[in-house]
Amino acid sequence: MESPSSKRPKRGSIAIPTDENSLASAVFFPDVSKISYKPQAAAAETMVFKHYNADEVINGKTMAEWLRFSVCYWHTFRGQGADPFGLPTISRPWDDGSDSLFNAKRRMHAAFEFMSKLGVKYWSFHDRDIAPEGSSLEATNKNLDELVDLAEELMARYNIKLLWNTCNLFAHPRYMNGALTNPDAHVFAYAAAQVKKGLDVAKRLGAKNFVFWGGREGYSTLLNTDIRKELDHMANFFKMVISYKTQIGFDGQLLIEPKAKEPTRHQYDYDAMTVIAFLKTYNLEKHFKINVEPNHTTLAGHPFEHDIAFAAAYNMLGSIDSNTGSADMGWDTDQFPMDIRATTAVMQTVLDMKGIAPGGLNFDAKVRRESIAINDMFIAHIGAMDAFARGLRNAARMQHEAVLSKAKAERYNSFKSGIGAKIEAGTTSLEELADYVTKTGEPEQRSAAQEHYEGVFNYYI
Ligand code: XUL
Ligand code: CO
Repeated sequence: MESPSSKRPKRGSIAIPTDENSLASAVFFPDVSKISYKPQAAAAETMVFKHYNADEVINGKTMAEWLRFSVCYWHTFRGQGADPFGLPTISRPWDDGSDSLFNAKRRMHAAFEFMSKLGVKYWSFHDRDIAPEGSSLEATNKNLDELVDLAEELMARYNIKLLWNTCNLFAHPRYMNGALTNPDAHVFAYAAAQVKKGLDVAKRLGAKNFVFWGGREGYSTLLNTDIRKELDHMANFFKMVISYKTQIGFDGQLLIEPKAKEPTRHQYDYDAMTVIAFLKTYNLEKHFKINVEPNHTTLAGHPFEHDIAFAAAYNMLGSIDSNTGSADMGWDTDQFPMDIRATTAVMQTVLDMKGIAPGGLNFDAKVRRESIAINDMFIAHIGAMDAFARGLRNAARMQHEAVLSKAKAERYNSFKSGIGAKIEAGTTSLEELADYVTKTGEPEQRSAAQEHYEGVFNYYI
């Protein structure tokens, strides 16, 4: 049987505009119309939504409002399928591979048509994804301004908003020893200047959030690294960010995205709890939330939903880079999240916190390097959006029937009264607890009933 992806237009067969005047009316995906909701679609129809119905109301909000999907520019419009062992495999007809401003603009036109046909209302980007680096910071910023002008125009035309932007402080060789934790103050200053511009762009485009992922903030060897000094510097940088944000009136949410390793051997922002501890140590916790990426969580050696649950438990979950890894691989594979159990677990937390806004579900995910067809870009996003729609429906039923939440709460019943209530209120002491045990003796053993909980969870999938 012919696979749906083999029915796509041939690579290179589209009439691609070569001058600026024809860009506004160019069509980059002529064979794709707006992706529709078709719940009865056959199994092999993967260019339709079978579960994601944007305007359907679930628990008082539309699916679109609960899920706040966002397309990321770096994977979907800059990714070419290269890996440490192989050359790029993916080439797009709208991208001639050059660093010209015209190519950058053409790519952006294609990106907005893609997002609009997919029906996604948010996007995200690094500064260097959308515009090429120039010969000086001024020249680079000038390039960026040209593309930000275009982004502003296209965002208005397609009614697409910016979930977040961020600065690429890791790709350029100047950042090989880190950016805000670099041992050289000049590099620190360069990174700070880049972020100043990034915040200006965020303000101008009305970004809902601004993200810091410390790609090179970490160490390769402790022999040459003063970790306390580097973290003190990073904290001082964040204080400058808060003051500049206030000065320019940028009201988006600031987010830190943890990752345990890769590219550095150890990254300072290891996981959600490490970041929360850092923020509290430097009195920054009121100004930041966490952008959790599950593939980063699993790199830290935790279960998929661990950081989402921990950040949410401390009211620090700001947004999610919804992707997944392969459990059998040790690195960041940035796959589209297709596992209904995982999406259900995420949506349980999002429902419990009554929504993730101003954050969202940003697809920090890339098609496999073997998935070279244009339709694969759509199919990947549609599949993940459907997986989240199912997760949302499952989690809503779970929340409504409250079987799991009641059972979980009952496990802690002993803290409702008597000595338990005193422990919870922090009004008892070691002496009183010792007296209590003298009077009551050995506690009764109770089953944790993990298999029961798993069985109940499976019922809703
Ligand atoms: C890298 C990663 C980044 C951040 C933004 O693993 O997740 O793309 O999301 O810098
Ligand atoms: Co990410």
